[in-house]
Amino acid sequence: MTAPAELLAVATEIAREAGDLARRRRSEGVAIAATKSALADIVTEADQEVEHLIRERLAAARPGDGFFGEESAPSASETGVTWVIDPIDGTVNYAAGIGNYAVSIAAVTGPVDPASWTAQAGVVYAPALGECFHATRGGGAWRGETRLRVSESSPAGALLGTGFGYDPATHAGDLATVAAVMPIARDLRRMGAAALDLSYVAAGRLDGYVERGLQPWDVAAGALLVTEAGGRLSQWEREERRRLFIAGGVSVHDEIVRLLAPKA
Ligand code: LIP
Repeated sequence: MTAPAELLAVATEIAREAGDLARRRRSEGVAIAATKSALADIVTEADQEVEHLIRERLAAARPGDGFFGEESAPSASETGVTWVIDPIDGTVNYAAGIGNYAVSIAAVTGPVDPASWTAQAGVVYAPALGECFHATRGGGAWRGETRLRVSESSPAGALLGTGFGYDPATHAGDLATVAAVMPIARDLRRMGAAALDLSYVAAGRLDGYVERGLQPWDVAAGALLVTEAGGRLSQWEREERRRLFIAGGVSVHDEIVRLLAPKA
């Protein structure tokens, strides 16, 4: 088994190149979209181009590893390591010109399912914010050279984060989840990129986070950041394709779990 630090070195170099490409494409795209009103296509193209770059670089650096990304077909692993990729997490922000978007790259072992894989290394790079969050299994969570620690705040007065699915049919359920946790919240943030929300929990910026319906590539790197920063993470598959994720410092996480647990 390759050491997590080695996987992290590969992931970090590729995430930086990919993030810088995404940022460049965004600024070029704005000019084109102004004349063609085709921002959605430009965003989709950028998403696919960035994933393609990541896939090519990984295949060259780590032949035989598996691949599981948002924008292209998966490939099985021959080495035990699978790369789980979101080329641009926070695509609505990216399209809207809001800088809260990130490239998320994680190396996992075991089944390709967030409930049962073991994340070995993960990077969340936000090029427009100039922030790079990274973690290795057993090696802690970091923002650049700074070691991260989740907040130790008590549940009362917690600053919580959440997100909503893009399909309006899912909004009522998402709002019900938020309503159930709001009694402990000082305030709520919906910043639009789950990989960054989880990074912010790891950094102690958010005390807790809850969202339904996230995809494996949204959480692969961010979940490792949370646990390596001393936090807790739970996931429940109560509704098909609306898996619920809860993350936070220990006491905030546990209180959210209590609030959302099915009532007997
Ligand atoms: C998105 C997230 C966002 C979440 C959406 C979606 P995408 O990922 O990170 O915060 O609320 O449900 O999954 O589609 O931008 O990679």
